[in-house]
Parts: sequence; structure tokens; C-alpha cells
Amino acid sequence: MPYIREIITDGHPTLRKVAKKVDPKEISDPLFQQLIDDMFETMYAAPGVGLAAPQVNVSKRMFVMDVQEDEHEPAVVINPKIELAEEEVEMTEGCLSVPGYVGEITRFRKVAVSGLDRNGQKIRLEGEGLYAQCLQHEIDHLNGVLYIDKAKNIRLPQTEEEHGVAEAAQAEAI
Ligand code: GNR
Ligand code: NI
Repeated sequence: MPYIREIITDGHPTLRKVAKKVDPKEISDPLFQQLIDDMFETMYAAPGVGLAAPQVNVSKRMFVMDVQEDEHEPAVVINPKIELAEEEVEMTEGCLSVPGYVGEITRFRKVAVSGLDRNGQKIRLEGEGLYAQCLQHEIDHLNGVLYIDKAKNIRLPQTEEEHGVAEAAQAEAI
């Protein structure tokens, strides 16, 4: 059974490490499959639209996400690599590991990411807007980077929409 894991916050050293590549042979390990299930459970409980393994104190290059926008499916991405990045735009961002705050960050409007899924099969995800923003945010976590390192005007949320971002809910759903 999946369980909710503790999400570590800024100041915990694991968030600052460069996470280790996952050996594809490890993906079929029941403990690794359990980690994936637990990460979904933890992300939905938060609630959040993405969660990277370092946020549950596991320094491995994998994340889960579920951005219900443009009919995107929930995804697990192991050993992700950015294959395409187009057009820089400013976006409002929050993070479950920096609870309560939002900031403005420059992200690519559109990205494509390759990696492996939970069956070890090659996948390629492509999207725009919040979906692209989330992919970039999660890959940053795998490199020990938090959005507050790059963002400006980090603040307590001022509007309902910003509250939505800070609570890591999808801004559009507010
Ligand atoms: O749930 C989340 N929402 C969010 C909103 C705007 C930009 C990035 C994100 S990711 C965040 C969950 C999280 O901290 N993932 O690492
Ligand atoms: Ni985050």
C-alpha cells in the first residue's frame, strides 16, 4: 500500500545535492515501484502538481507529475533530459519545499523532456505553460536547485491566484 512520505523543506541538505542517475535495472525493484506510488500519494495529498524524489529525501533522478491541463496524463520520469526549450517567459511559481511563498521566475514556455517511465520504457513528454514550467521545476530539484535561487520578488501570496500557486494547486483551477 502506498503511504504519504514527509516532504523536506529548504534548509535540508538533500535538496541541495545533485541527485544520482537511476540504474535502469533498479526500476523493476518493488522498493522502487513503491517509491513511485508513495510519491504520487504524497503529491496528491499535498496537493501539488509535481514532486521530485529529493523532496522525499531520496537523492535519485526521478519525479512524478500530474498537471491536469491540455489532457496531459500523470507521468513518472526517470533520468530526465531536456530535448527542446523554446521562448523564455516570466511565470509565478511556488514549491512544496518552500511552503507559503511565491515568486516570479523566467522559464521556457515550451519544453520537451525524454527519460524512462515506470516500466523502464523510453518516453518523451512535451508541453507548454504550467506543464512545461513543472517539468523545468522538477528537473531543477534533481540538480539541487530551488526556484528561490532564480526567482525575484519572493513574497507571501497577495491575490487568490497567488494563494493557489503557493498552495501548489494549479493556478488555473482557482
Ligand atoms: O505543486 C506545485 N505547483 C507549482 C506551481 C507553479 C510552479 C511550479 C510548481 S511545482 C509545485 C510542486 C513542487 O514543489 N514540486 O517540486
Ligand atoms: Ni518544488
